Amino acid sequence: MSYYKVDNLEQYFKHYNKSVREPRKFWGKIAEENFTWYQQWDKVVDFNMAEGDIKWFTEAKLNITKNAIDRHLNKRGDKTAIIFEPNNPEEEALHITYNDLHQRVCKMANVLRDQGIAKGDRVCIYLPMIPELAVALLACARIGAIHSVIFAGFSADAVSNRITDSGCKMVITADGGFRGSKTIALKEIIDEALEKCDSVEKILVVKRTNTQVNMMEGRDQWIQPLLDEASDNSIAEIMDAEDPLFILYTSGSTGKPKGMVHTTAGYMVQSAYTFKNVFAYEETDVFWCTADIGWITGHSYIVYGPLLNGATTVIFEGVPSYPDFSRFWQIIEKHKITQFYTAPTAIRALAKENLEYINKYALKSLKVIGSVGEPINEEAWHWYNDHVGAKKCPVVDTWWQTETGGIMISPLAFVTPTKPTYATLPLPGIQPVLMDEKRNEIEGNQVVGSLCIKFPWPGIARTIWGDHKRYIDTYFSAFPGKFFTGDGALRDEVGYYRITGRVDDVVIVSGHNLGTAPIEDAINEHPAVAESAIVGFPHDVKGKALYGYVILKETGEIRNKENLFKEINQHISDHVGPIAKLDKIQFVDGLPKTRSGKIMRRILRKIAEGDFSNFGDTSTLLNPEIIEHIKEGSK
Ligand code: 6R9
Repeated sequence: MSYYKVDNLEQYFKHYNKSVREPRKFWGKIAEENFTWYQQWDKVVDFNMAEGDIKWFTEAKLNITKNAIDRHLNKRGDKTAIIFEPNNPEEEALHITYNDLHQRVCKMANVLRDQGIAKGDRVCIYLPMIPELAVALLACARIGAIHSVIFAGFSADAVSNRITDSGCKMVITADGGFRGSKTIALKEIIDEALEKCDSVEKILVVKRTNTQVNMMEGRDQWIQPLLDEASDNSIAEIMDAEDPLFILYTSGSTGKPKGMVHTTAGYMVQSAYTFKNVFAYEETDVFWCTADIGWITGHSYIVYGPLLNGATTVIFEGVPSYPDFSRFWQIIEKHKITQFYTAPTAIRALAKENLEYINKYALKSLKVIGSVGEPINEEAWHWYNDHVGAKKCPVVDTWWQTETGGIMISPLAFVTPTKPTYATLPLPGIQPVLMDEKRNEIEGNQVVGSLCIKFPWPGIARTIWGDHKRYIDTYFSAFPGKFFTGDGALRDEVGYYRITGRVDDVVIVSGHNLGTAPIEDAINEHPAVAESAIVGFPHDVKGKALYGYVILKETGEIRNKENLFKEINQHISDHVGPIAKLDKIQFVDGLPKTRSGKIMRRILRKIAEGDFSNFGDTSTLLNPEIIEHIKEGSK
């Protein structure tokens, strides 16, 4: 019996139970039957959770690019591996076959080796969403260098901190990047970032925008002439299962960013298995994940997961609003996308626009639509289901984290019945538990608690680069022996999970635990509301009371704010309960968001508390200017 693909609900429970009872057999069989190894493991897993010491497939030898590229060449050499859709819709899309990809990756791998990069060296990749970005990741993996992709929207400061933290020897960047109507001078940002780092010896530059750049003699080189000269064959480095594959910094939390380290074999197995099952991937599908490769979603579901399965994956350079709000829908029609995977923030933004943008295009190729990154509110879920999925495509609401490497809790398309706003059931191999404040596991259903995972899974990040103690403190000490996700969740009457938001977003009002997400859902249900965020602020009687920041839809209609406040509270009363009513409301033009679309609540919390003294690190904010506006409006 093969465990690689779950075909129906009954089989899901069978596989799930097997994965809990005999995790070694379960993952061992998947690893053995679906991947190419130079040498088998001696233990499937070896771990001590309390010490954050986790190893999968010990002593096994492999190269992930052999699995993501070479082994497909016989059967699928001429199949498209990557479709590149440029920012400008007038520019022709590029179809890169598996043969082409092999050649490109080998060439770049040879260039990296020629430039002195060896196994274990860190390479910073700061590129726009162009094919070279995926090729650069794979070229690093081919030679055993550790890639550290930094989202090409980060500022010089953020880049420089990350490069210094991981001690990168090389940076691969571009002259510039196109994003909608803008051009971003990436090389210039790298030049500025490097003023403060001394580990970088070489910079390779891709030409994309023809932006004027300064090339420093001896340090900087255009990559194309080097690629032209390089051989198109390169021997893959033999890697140990636990050799680091990449470092990826997590977005938007307090303090110094955490460089999560993912290792080779476990990450490979997890990203491939989850891709196949969550999206019900089949050979002729065309898969499109709209994330940036600079985030974990792009690593796992634009690059590794799809390529490991021999799929066709789309790299889109642009933004959903350029040249207009129909761009996503136009691309789905053009490339006959079968699986579409995006974020609630994008769904809400597009749902605000006229339906004509979407109705112009035929989306009938779609089979599965997915959501990731934050809780999806009910209104957005229905809009997505009705207008994008035409009520025919399962909506897979996928919960996971940079730290988990792959999707953890999610419906499996065509297997798990979906339920709006619920991530539903854990994937086989994943053992979630809810914990109470006394650190006890909460048994049974219809309960809420802190979401932990009690058994390791292959894709878990193994450490924080350079700071294993912080790794243990952050993930394994709040609930000893368990991995703490930082999220709260509820488990409904049938055992479905709903992620209620970060636990640090939970507000205790008059002794009641209130998750922010369901209250925001209720507020967003009000027809005048576009988006909202709530936080707690100190209250004499209740301990904490709720403060709501609300963005109104631009309807041109002037509303009486007093009445609106009452109506919104009525909505909350109706949907969540009177206990969750807001004490204060502030109408704002925007919310402080990280570049990956998450609301930075700690800033809103400080403003709600009237404390304007120190907002901490705001370098990951997309719109730092909004802070001043919200501050003024709060007075
Ligand atoms: C993949 C990714 C992780 C945090 C996570 C949670 C939130 C992600 C979610 C979700 C509710 C979902 N999150 N997916 N919350 N429902 N389907 O986003 O990784 O950037 O590390 O963020 O995002 O709070 O803990 P990352």
